[in-house]
Amino acid sequence: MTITLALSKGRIFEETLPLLAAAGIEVLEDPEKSRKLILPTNQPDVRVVLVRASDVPTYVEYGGADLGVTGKDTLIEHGSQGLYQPLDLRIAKCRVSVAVRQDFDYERAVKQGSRLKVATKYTSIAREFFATKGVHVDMVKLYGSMELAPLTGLADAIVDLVSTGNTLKANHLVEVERIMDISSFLVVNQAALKLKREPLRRIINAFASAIPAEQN
Ligand code: PRT
Ligand code: MG
Repeated sequence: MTITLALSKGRIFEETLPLLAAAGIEVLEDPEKSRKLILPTNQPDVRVVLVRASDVPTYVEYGGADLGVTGKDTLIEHGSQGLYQPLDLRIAKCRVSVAVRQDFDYERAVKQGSRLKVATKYTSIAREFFATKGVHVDMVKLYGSMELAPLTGLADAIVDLVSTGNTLKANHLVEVERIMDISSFLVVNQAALKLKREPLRRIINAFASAIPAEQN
């Protein structure tokens, strides 16, 4: 019974490695060096598939992978129907925030009840947030480099992930609201959980025991 784990390259892959180690799983190839999309592990019945971060929920939902690791941001935008989410792994932490140009009067724009032009990849999160505040928005959907939008006049504000804040600073943007805290979750295919119960339980339990402690 082969177990397939979906991960994305970069921070999620890197930060999942210690959790895999706790389960006795060692990935045998470095995704930054290899062009392979299916990576073997030291356990013959466990393999890792590399997919785009935003494709992890899709792979797991439709059984292309039995389990995966994905950001809460991605889960909210994708919708998490049909995915079992047993663990907040507390890795790849960041926040979703609203940012504007340093010279943009956000408070005034929001108070006046005028329309705010918002550029983001996170249209669901942004729509919900501004609806709760009673702010009318014109949404511009982007797939990356959100920081560029306010600098080019494409939008007044962006809704994006922030961790250190360095990217905003480098682009003369300021964080004006924190919408929500984000971390990555373990997601599991519901059918696989029944069919491959023992090996999946073993991995879930090992991950649970290795989750980094809450730090404030
Ligand atoms: O790159 P690709 O389009 O394939 O997908 P992706 O950008 O969604 O993937 P990836 O690997 O960059 O991010 C995967 C997940 O990591 C996200 O879904 C988040 O849950 C989590 N994560 C944690 C982050 C960050 N921290 C983060 N800082 N994802 C992205 N960023 C980006 C952010 O978008 C901004 O451009 O880093 C920049 C800000 O970082 P600071 O440190 O300068 O504030
Ligand atoms: Mg990225």
